[in-house]
Amino acid sequence: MSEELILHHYDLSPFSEKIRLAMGLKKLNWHSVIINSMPPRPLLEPLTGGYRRTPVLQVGADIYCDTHLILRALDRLRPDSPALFANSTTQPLCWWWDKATFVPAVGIWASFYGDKLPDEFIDDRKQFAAALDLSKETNEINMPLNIQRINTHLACLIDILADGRSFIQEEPSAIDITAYHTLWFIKHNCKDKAQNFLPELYKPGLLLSWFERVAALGHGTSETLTAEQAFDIAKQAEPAEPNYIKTNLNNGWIIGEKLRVTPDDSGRVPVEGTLIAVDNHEIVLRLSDTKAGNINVHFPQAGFDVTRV
Ligand SMILES: N[C@@H](CCC(=O)N[C@@H](CS)C(=O)NCC(=O)O)C(=O)O
Repeated sequence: MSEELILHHYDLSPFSEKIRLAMGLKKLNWHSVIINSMPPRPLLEPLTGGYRRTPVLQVGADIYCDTHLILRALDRLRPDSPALFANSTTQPLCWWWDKATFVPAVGIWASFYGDKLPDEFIDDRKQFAAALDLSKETNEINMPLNIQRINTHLACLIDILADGRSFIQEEPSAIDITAYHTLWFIKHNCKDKAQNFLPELYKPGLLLSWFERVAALGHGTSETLTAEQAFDIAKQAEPAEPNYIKTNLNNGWIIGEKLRVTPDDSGRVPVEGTLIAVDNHEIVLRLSDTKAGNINVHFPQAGFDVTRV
């Protein structure tokens, strides 16, 4: 069981949908732990050291944070399945899309449903990110701005697809599921309400055909696991040796020293641990939790601030 892929996620989360689709693209078997849409998550927090964003991937006593790193980890852990990264341009393209479209997509959704959200959820997201004000009134006012923000990037996507290609790169890849997930969030949750604002997403054409092809990748095959079961798996396992990382200490850090890793945009809860391995892409901290035991928490360096404790 310690080799199995365990995804901690919830249905509404677009970043979780990105990883569910990665499981489909790679035709993987995985275990699904449904978590609350906001903290507290008492059985997950000891494993992540406090990192609060969704989703996270667990493999035994190793925790992978942030979808950009989770996708890279899936290619490394399941090398016999179709690759998510077509070439060296795939990852920066994914970064572009997430940065450009997530916040406006959530704003569009909140303009329709902000008044249906519980106050605790709205308050939680205000703390999560200053840009995520989910009130209906604010987002109704911001609708033209959010539509403009999405449309300019959607136009680039439509330009890429204009030559009739099936996927953004040669084969379905991480950039397809990344471009899909924020658009899915709008279409899936706003249904036809967003039709007049983003007609390209609804009317037959190259974009919609691509959207349907990406949806058809599916979610692979999953089995449900409880949070308790996932916690016990972590407790009984020891973290894997991260010997796939050729450590470089260009930043002057020392293996064994205490570092703090904090997302640089949203959900800025710092995680403190002992440096185990680091290269320009990934940093691994060791946590020693009194209940869960030894855990290695993996972060990408892009999008995270790393400082000494
Ligand atoms: N850069 C992160 C962003 C993740 C993110 O913002 N996830 C949202 C859900 S889609 C989140 O964490 N919301 C707050 C929460 O679930 O506690 C990633 O790629 O994983």
